[in-house]
Amino acid sequence: MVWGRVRIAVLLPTFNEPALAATLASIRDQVAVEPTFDVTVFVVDDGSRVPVRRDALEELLRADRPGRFALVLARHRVNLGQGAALETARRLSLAHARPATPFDAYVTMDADGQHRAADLAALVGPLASGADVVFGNRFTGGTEIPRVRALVLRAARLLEWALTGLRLGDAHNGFRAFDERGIRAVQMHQRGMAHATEIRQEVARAGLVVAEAPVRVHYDEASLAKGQRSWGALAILRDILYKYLFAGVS
Ligand SMILES: Nc1nc2c(ncn2[C@@H]2O[C@H](COP(=O)(O)OP(=O)(O)OP(=O)(O)O)[C@@H](O)[C@H]2O)c(=O)[nH]1
Ligand SMILES: [Mg+2]
Repeated sequence: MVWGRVRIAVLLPTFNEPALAATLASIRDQVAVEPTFDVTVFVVDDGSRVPVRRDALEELLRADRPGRFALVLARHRVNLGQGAALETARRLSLAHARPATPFDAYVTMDADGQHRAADLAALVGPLASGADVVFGNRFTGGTEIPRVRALVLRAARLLEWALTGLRLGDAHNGFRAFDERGIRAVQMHQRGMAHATEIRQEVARAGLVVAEAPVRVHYDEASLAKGQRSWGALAILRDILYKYLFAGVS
């Protein structure tokens, strides 16, 4: 980390997301109150019905915009899945990093307003003390988790522990931070939601130094209505087992 400046790449996949502009504005406003932050957001529009328009975003974000906030926008012509969108953002951000100005942190974040920009400092902090990857933990972040969702997440934690040997306090939380070694180790092949388990498998395989940070995930009618159904976990399980059984890699 260059003295006094933390260069952060935020990897933000978006698909038909009404909350995108508000999420970007929340990151901009957080940068305004964090003088050390220098943030570039890599927005990957994953084939949204109405393509995300850069000029519209720039216009929306023009006001109160600190110089330390930049946007890069890419688009998938067709919807490929959150995992594919994150992989595109990962490659884009690595291609953007310059030897002279490397990113100190690569943060994966959802665009639907469920993750708080106010948690960025807590999420990237442990990277400065040697962690390669920091997983957001909604169970220690004061989140009010819907009951059924909490049950599914506890089961997912156990499954991921069995698959990876990593015993962590949350699962499938899209809010994570990586240093350069960490982000280079987590290439995603799973295009759908199973990418979240695949990331943990890659982290375990690479022997990365893992930490967790408390984050508050925001649940409201809109995000629950738009987000994943609890039985969606079965599709994720199918994708993981398929790769495990037929691709011969764990
Ligand atoms: N559902 C979905 N989201 C996508 C896709 N591609 C990108 N995304 C983005 O991925 C992020 C997470 O999607 P969500 O549907 O909220 O998934 P989730 O957060 O795991 O599920 P919930 O906790 O129910 O919200 C959002 O920013 C979406 O806009 C896709 O193909 N499907
Ligand atoms: Mg969501």
